[in-house]
Amino acid sequence: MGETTGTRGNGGHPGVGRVLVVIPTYDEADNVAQIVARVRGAAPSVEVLVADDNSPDGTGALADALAAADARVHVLHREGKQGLGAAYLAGFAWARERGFDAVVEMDADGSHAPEDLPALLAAARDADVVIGSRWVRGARVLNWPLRRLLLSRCGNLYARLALKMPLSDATGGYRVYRLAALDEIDLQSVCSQGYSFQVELSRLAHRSGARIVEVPITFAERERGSSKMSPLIVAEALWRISAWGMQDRRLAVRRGLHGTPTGQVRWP
Ligand SMILES: Nc1nc2c(ncn2[C@@H]2O[C@H](COP(=O)(O)OP(=O)(O)OP(=O)(O)O)[C@@H](O)[C@H]2O)c(=O)[nH]1
Ligand SMILES: [Mg+2]
Repeated sequence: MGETTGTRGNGGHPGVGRVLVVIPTYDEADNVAQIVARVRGAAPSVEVLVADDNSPDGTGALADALAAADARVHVLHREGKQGLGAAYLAGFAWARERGFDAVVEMDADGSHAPEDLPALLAAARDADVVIGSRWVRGARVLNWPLRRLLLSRCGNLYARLALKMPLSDATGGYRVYRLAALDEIDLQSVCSQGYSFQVELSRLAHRSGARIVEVPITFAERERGSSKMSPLIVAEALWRISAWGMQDRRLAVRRGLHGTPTGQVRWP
């Protein structure tokens, strides 16, 4: 873990407390300033942590300039590209060390609209985990090519069936977690590197009995910068979901149960 800038106290978000929006970045120089400004504009009570993996395009230095100009913006410089999951775990630890009450996961590329954040935070008043969902009534997905739509729908269907989780968007990466709910999860056991991180955390939160709520979001295809999505990342998600599903079934058989879900999920 690298250097960080300091944090200053604030009153927090009503009903939720001090909220840190963690934005992982790798080569997001074209996006970082805009996303931070949009978050600060949409939800002035939150603080922002850019978790940069030493992006070759200078995203980290740009984030430093944003932090220098705004006391509620911080930067976590990490040594090199270690995947989305590792960046988030480092961001969660950063938040815990500084007494935040909740963390938000948000992509840097504008796919997750900061303007939806007040709705996610409102839902977090009565929930441990809020998932900004692309696949509940009222959600919109803009400009996504058919292959990405299919990948997301099929991936979610597979995760839902394999892991018996009543979630419409277990792969989505726009979320609020209360730190107290993350304390109930063994984050040391998290092994995903890429986007299966989202499914893994959904599964662990669900198994821990967390109150998970899904709220509709407007998701848009990135307009600038390059995607870090790769066949390897899709393959990792596939085999991990399959392995977790088989593990759950073996356990259920051993216990003579039928995979009774422990979590509570409500839709708005
Ligand atoms: N710190 C860090 N951030 C990463 C890493 N990989 C991806 N990210 C960030 O994670 C977020 C999601 O990555 P994207 O490339 O947008 O992935 P995606 O949304 O599946 O792909 P697109 O739809 O093509 O945008 C972005 O903010 C990336 O910069 C990584 O290894 N380290
Ligand atoms: Mg993206």
